[in-house]
Amino acid sequence: MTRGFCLALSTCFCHREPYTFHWRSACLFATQWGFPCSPPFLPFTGRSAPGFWLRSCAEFHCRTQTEGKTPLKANLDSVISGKVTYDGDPPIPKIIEAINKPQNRGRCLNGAAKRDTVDPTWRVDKKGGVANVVIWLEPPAEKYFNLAEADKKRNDIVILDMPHCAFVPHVVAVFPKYFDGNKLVNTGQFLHIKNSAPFPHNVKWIGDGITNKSFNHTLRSRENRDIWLNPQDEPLQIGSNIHTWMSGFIWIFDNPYNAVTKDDGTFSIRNVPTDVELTLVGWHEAKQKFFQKKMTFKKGDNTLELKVSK
Ligand SMILES: [Cu+2]
Repeated sequence: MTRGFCLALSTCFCHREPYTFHWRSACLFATQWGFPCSPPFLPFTGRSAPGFWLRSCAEFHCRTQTEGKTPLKANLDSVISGKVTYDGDPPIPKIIEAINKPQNRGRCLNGAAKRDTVDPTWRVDKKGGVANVVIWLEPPAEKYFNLAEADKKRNDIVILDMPHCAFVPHVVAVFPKYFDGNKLVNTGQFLHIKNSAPFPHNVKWIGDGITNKSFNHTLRSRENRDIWLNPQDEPLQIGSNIHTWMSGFIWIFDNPYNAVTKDDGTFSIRNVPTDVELTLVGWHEAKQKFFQKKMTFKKGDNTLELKVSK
């Protein structure tokens, strides 16, 4: 029964299908009746709030989803170096009108680069390089990535700053946990949100409440927050109540095989499984997944050119 319920819940939270919302409501309802899913799978803390049960179920479903999966056996000695370029004449980013209003101008234009005062959707450099594209690899079905030891621990934190009136960087990728065949294990990487501006900023996003909680806080000047996230298959979209044009995206992965393109459109991914078929995905906020292809990478350097357009 418990198992059945948790499996039903897996439909709610793992699959982003048309019925997601319907399923989710049903599960929330069922959970309020007190269906327990946790004891065998999580240390039982004695808390019985629905949120706790739900979270336990969510942890469980993530396991059941990967249950039966086997590690991908391969040498990890491929490197992918690539570039994403704009196909055609790139759009000219519009000026953000609100930034120039008297009540915002003094704060928002102070020290801001020009690019942080225009629509950040398409950031294309002079040579056509497209920034803020997210590239990632997916393992074959029924497999999970068997990571190099060095990739299981991360000492680098991901910083999201608000130095004036834009999120910098506009798109971040975090790798907080990996799957060890049995459970998700912390890598040590978290998201550090900081407000380095001399005035307050609001930061908000909507999580599903299970995998990741929603966030809505106003940070004073110099205030910061450390956020531990859980991998999910859609990005969290960042917004702001104070400066309503501020936007950004947080991608959260359970493996290190991902990158956000730099200002010149380049990216690189290391320790990639060699000679096995993987799926390479390219995402841009205006296009969602614009590239999705099964590819095999050889030992050493592999170069890749991707094109994207509006
Ligand atoms: Cu702000």
